[in-house]
Amino acid sequence: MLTLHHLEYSQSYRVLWLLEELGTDYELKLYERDKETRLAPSALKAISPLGTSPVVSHGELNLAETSAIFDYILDQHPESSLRPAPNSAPRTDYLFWFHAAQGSLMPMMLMSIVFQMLETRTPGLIRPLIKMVLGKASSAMVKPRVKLLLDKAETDLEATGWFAGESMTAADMMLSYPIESAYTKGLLKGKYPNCEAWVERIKQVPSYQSAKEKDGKPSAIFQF
Ligand SMILES: N[C@@H](CCC(=O)N[C@@H](CS)C(=O)NCC(=O)O)C(=O)O
Repeated sequence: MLTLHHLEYSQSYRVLWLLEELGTDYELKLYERDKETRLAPSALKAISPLGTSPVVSHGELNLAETSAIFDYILDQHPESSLRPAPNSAPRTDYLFWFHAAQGSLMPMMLMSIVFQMLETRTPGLIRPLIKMVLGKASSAMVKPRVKLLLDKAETDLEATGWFAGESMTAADMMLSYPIESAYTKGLLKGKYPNCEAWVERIKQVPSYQSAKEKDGKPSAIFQF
């Protein structure tokens, strides 16, 4: 049986959601963050090739990276409509959004977090200077890129309310972490009604709700 090693307050809830949606048998192991560093505990780091969560173990295999884990699990469920078939109409939208979530949105989130950490950890005397430099970097790179992605998301959701085709796919699940973070931070309010409605829609999905119940904690919310 597959085991999901899940770190509290983390993006790993997306894999939990996928497993709940597929209705497959799995074991869930919960790990608490180190109270000082907020990093994963050594027990999880010992299992994960990257030292990060999510990681799944299946027999001899320990697999990290959310998108790799999604594809690994979906390979075992070829009947699932969560991954539109090659050459089907929604396939390219699916590929774009599934990969844009991890390849474009998540790195922008990470950069914002690093910028914030640099600012707060800089000694008071030079903090205004660092703040100015990071503000310029954010305005030149992070904010425009996030805006382009959210603008495209807003347009693409217009037709069906989902990112790829007529129903929810793994692309919606993958996007849930960065777009829900933007929603919770109030960044969508009044500007991206389709994205806001989509967040409300995924929150109504029974498997999303059961995953959140098993998670027991809100996932981490990051700033863009
Ligand atoms: N690209 C990786 C990133 C995983 C990642 O950074 N996970 C965070 C949780 S949000 C983590 O494990 N942090 C704890 C640590 O680095 O010790 C993925 O998609 O799985």
